[in-house]
Amino acid sequence: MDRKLRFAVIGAGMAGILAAIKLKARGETFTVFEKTDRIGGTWRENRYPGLTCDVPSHAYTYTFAPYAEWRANYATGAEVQGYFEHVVETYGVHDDIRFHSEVTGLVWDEAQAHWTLTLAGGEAHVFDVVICASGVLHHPRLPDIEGLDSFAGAKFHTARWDDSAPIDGARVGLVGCGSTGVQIVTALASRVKKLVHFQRSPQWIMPVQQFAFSDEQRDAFRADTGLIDAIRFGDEYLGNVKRFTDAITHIDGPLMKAVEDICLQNLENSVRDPVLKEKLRPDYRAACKRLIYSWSFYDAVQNPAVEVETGRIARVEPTGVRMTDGTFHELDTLVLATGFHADRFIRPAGVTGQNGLTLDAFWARRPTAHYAMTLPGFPNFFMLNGPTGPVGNFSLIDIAERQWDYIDQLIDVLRRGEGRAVMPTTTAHADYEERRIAAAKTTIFGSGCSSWYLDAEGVPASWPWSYDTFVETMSKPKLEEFAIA
Ligand code: NA7
Repeated sequence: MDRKLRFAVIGAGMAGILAAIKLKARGETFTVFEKTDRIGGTWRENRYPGLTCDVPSHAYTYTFAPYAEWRANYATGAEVQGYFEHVVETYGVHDDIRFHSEVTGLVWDEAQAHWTLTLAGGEAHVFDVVICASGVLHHPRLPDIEGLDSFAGAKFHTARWDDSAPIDGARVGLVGCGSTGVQIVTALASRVKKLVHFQRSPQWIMPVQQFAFSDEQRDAFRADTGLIDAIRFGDEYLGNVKRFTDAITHIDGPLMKAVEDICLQNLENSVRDPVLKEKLRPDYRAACKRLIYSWSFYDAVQNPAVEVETGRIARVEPTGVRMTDGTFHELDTLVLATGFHADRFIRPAGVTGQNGLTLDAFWARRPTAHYAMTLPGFPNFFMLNGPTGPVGNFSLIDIAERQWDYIDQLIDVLRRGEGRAVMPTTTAHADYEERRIAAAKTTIFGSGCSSWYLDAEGVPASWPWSYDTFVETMSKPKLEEFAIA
């Protein structure tokens, strides 16, 4: 282990912070480049009312950094942001982060076996290894609705929440019924004069328990982190991860049937008005879209201030939204919970690997990476939560940590001086993609609905095998799948 490497980490969100802590622990030389003025990534960007992490709080932590301070089973976005700030301070990586430093270009130099990284403004630096931790749900997707720009009231995407917009006692329109839209309904229903929820597609809702942790419980967690471990590594959570992953990969099996039954019963038992019940009944299988976990949506949506609009939007006009049947909803504020461009990743930064190969060209058909982390033609370039990464509905922290363990073993090859550059072979990656695509099409995500999991050809871009297979695969890279030069 004698080669001293220079590392660039791109992004100071959950995965970039993880990389920084791990690199610091190994005494490595690294810089984290963060384009904004704060850490937190998606948790910094999203501040909408009702923002909640849909992974139980104690399970949404780094394994090495349990946290006794969670207020409730499901944490608010602000609390999650606070957790990451706490971790950055505790592990002393704040000063390793360069803020206001947007990476705009990366170019591989084959002769020197290094990357030249360029920042907005033109400053350039050289690194042996690049860790790309730039996030997934990061580029807001605005709907293609006629007249959107003509709206005279407040109008914004959920990831750009406008605190000055009229909400309390106002007439608010909310387009979108993903996790974001659903959470916003739960927060706004009791505040607005009227909330029109434009639901192009309703969602299945998995009921979950929300409960507060008491001061006594937090004291106990502080005194004995084994109590925290019992929650995050215990069967209730981890068993659920495995069962759910089995369900979505065996879509005609009993576990999927159980998921469907629970969601159906939730709808049947929670929604009183038969007309509203039918409006809220999806016409696709549960978990085909990313399943929504909520303890409060059905209550909130039955608030008399909420109107569920399932018609098609014809256009936006200066004072509201016109439906194709002529109905007009007069609005003060229009909130766009219309999701993200999930296929962008580090782009629009330009990445150029071997022989002038650009990331745009390599990803012309679909974003792809070998087991979601490495790319043929892009040596010493490692992605955390890269394309095809998400496993089930669960914690991306767990995924990133396991990916890190895999990546770190590849970096060891460079540390040991066995090569100056490592990347997967084209053949190994093509074999992975062929197997992944075939398996992905048989998962619940490929069962016939639209969602941000699907790539441009309708193939789910997620881990298509079991959780145990994921753990096993991440435990050790197969070096024979890599070109080491
Ligand atoms: P999602 O899950 O991508 O949801 C976007 C929603 O916006 C979805 O209900 C879409 O309906 C709707 N949408 C998009 N465009 C339109 C137009 N033009 N008209 C009407 N409705 C539209 O984004 P979220 O932010 O909720 O969640 C993303 C992830 O963030 C979530 O899964 C968590 O992992 C965190 P559609 O279903 O396409 O009919």
